Amino acid sequence: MLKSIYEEIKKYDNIVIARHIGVDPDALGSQFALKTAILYNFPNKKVYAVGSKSARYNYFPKLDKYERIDNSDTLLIVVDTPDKKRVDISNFDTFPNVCKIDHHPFIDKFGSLEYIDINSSSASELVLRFFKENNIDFLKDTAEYLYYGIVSDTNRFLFNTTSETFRIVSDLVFRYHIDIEKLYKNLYARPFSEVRFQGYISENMKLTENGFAYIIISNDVLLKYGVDSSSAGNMVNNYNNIDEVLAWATISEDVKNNQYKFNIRSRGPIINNVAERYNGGGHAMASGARVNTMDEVELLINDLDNVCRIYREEE
Ligand SMILES: [Mn+2]
Repeated sequence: MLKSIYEEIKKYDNIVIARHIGVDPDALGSQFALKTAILYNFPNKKVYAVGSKSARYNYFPKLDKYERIDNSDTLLIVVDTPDKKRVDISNFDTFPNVCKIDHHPFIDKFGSLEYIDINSSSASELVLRFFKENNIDFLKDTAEYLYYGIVSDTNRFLFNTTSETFRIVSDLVFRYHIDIEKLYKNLYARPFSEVRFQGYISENMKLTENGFAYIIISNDVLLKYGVDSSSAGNMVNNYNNIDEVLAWATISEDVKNNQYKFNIRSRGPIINNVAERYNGGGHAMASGARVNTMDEVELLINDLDNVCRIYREEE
């Protein structure tokens, strides 16, 4: 499959690379690694990395604008995204030729060629596998994008990390003399407002008797601490390995889209099938969802609490 995807890339002069909404370093890392490596090997191709930007990740290059309507001669490659509705591109249906490279559990088939490995740490790891399988050469910038993606999606090798992950990362760092500390500064530097905000979350998180912890963060609180709803979402990763907590969520109000955004994590109960019922999805232990009303917020909290209760009873 990875060979066939490479054959497709060779065929097209115009290539658009997209990924999921709610961008993160693995989405950007796999996207820009592909873009830079394709351009390095095929300097005459036009390659666009598209999607909405986030100031938080300004250590990645700028995203491209792409507004053509006739895309019959264009290849669209979607990375790090299992479902069509979460692809961050406005004119998806104008692309007749689509490939997918992803590590999420399968949701939709939207490409003629789809390479999916749910045991892989990250989409970036799969893009690296794609390069290796096809003997595609690349430079240090590409290697750094891959490193950002793998490190970030594994939360510094806490999750989905196998000896294979260490092996390929070790190889990348060795071959390209990657300055790990420089990259970590980009990935993990944060303003003090976020630290104070984390204090607020720790102090105010609710915990049910079934081991579900959650916090609803209103727009007023976001404004008070000077953080946006996506940094609120990222905070969810700080609450793993707490004795009393089996699954947990940050629920932040997104006034711009008139929604509540759930970032959900688990260290036991499977949560993605719950998230899928609420306009979301993701991995078994790390998912997201979006709902429109406070009633739905409460329903989803209830469902997640229930999953924790059942898990505990079966244990
Ligand atoms: Mn990913």
